[in-house]
Amino acid sequence: MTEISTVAVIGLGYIGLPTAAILAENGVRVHGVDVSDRTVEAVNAGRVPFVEPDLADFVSRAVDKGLLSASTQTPPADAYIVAVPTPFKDGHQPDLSYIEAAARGLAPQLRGDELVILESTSPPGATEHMAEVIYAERPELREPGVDVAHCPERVLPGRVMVELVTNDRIVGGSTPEAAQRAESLYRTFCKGEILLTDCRTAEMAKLVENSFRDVNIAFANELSVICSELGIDVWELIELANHHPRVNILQPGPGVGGHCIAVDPWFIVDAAPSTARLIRSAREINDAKPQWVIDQVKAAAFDVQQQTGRAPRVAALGLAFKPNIDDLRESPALNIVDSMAEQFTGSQILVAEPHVDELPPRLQGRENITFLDASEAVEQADIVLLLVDHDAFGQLGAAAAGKRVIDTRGQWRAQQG
Ligand code: SAJ
Repeated sequence: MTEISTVAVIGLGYIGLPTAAILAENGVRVHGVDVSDRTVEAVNAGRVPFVEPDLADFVSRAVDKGLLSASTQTPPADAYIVAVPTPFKDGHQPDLSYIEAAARGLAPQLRGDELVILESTSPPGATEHMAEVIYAERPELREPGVDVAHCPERVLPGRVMVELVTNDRIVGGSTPEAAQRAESLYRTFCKGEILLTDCRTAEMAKLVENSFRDVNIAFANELSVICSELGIDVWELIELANHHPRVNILQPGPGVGGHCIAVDPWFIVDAAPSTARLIRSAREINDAKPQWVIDQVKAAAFDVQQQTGRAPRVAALGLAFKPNIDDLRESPALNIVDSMAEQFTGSQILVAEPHVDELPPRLQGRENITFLDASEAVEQADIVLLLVDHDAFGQLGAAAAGKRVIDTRGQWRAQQG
């Protein structure tokens, strides 16, 4: 087995860059590769192109010590870690084009005794597919084969530098030896358990973790719709049911956001379309929740218009995909505000998001959207729509008393009575 002393990390995003930095912190010589000149320049200058606690310190230290550098081309290395995006295409089919491009980029550098690791969240079979792309470029390497492995990340944004070290890690290898080689590389920084398996099981494990959460959130979201029909307070209901020692229902919300839980279950559905019935239904239930929220606002707007004779002003509190962060990617709150601005042409929508300084590009320049402070938005509104349970909104429930309140997170339940 060749000793791994140099690693090329392909894709310097939310996962690749922290992984590169933590390897370098532990004495491994790392070369980062990215298609973006801006990212490469930033890393070479010891800077970080996005916000993640402590990452900037790790990167500048590694660059100062000469252990981390970056470029747009893949150099020779003992091991390669591919951490590129795996979005889905129309019809929820996984798009493996970034993995394929990374494999084509590294193939010319291979001698044959390297280890190639796929970290990107991927559908079952993607690691084998990556190896096939390499062999298509370098047929002479097919026998005896290059060691490949899948090592999915499971870190929570905002805690990445901690969880990279403390989380347990699943490592799937094309052969038991490939898995062991990957294990010894991750052992340089991982203090959690490292669990060895094959590539497909490792791919599926990551997808299943996020699908488990999606299915459980769908259960809570379906309950919230049922309870609304039956005139039952869903928050009280869940609180009561969760007193049972073996029941732990999650919280309903305006839908499921982020770039993982709303995406990964579709990879299972695509791989097993006729059998992944519950997983598909969960996705559909969670994806339908934003429109259900909009319908609630529509009904309230109709009432206000009947009473006052004018189109109501709607305060929309929160745009992030979950509380107390500034991440707006795949956010149901953002989608809801966007759709309301299109559907409620006569109404003013007063948007508050304390974690960003300005409206995201998608909402800018829209005549019926105003960006303002949350308490001002509540004061001016006829209808108050709470979309994200940021701590900053906790005290605003009292100010909303007497207005039409649609609290999608149950944050103000106690205050509203
Ligand atoms: N949500 C609810 N109700 C709940 C819990 C969450 O509506 O009771 C919503 C949130 O508001 C948000 C969405 O679900 O819109 C997802 O948030 P999250 O906190 O459940 O998860 P993420 O996307 O930040 O991170 C997940 C984590 N996976 C699991 O918990 C199984 C994380 O460990 C993974 O590393 C990450 O996905 C990933 O990268 O795959």
